[in-house]
Amino acid sequence: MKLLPLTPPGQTPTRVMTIAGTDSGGGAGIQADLRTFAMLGVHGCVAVAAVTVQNSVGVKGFHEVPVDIIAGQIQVVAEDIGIQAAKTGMLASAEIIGAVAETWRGLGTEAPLVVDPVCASMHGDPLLHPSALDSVRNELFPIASLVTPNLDEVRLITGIEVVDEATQRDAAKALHALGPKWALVKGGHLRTSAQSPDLLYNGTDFYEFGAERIDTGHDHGAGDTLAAAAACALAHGMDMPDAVAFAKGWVTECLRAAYPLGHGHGPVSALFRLHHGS
Ligand code: PXL
Repeated sequence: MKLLPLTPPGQTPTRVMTIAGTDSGGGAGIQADLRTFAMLGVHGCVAVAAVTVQNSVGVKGFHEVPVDIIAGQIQVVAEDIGIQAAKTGMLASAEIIGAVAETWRGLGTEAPLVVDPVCASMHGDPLLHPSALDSVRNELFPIASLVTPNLDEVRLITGIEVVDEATQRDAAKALHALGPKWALVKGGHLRTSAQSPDLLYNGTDFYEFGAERIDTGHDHGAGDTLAAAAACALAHGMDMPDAVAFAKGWVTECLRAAYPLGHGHGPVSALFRLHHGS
């Protein structure tokens, strides 16, 4: 696949921030984001919002970082290092979402923000208090350039059960109506065809993205990786449909390279790039 332009050694690369939760097992969350950032030649900055206690089998618990510390991480990095894009992942609570949204708005930046509205782990362990869904809709979505919910998150956020192409379109419209510039409804869990088409919508036009379906038991961190790659592509100035196409291609290669880890689900692997020599 065609990758992003690399900055020559010794020169400051493009900077992208992840505002999300850590995964002690190293599969998803901030760890997945940083792997993708690094493998795409981007300098990754971090605002840790929550710390999960987790392995390949599940999430045993999490600790929320105090909101002033989360806001502070975003603020000091933005004013000194500068970021060309950011993505959000696990934000855990309404209070944290409120602080992130307020801090982001306060930066007055034009940098694109990719919002992956993480609600639960692949094992169904909650990563967001149910009471925070209103904040996702009313505070986070309006500042997003792109939102990337999976089908469970679509149902929680819009109430729409996506079962076919028509309901996927309805969901894209309902998500877009909440305020993001673009909404992506991932078709990954829609098993109506061999493909897993994702649908992108900007209030006017629909764009469809098919990709080879990779059936692997090891897809921990796939959603995080897609959103992280999209943020990197946007940081490089790609337009949204191209950035989503790029991210989809990237996560497909990461799925192809996914590996077993522990006794549960292994992670998708951005490390495939090390074997490409590109
Ligand atoms: O893949 C979603 C996700 C995001 N962030 C953290 C996670 C998970 C899934 O387990 O643990 C920290």
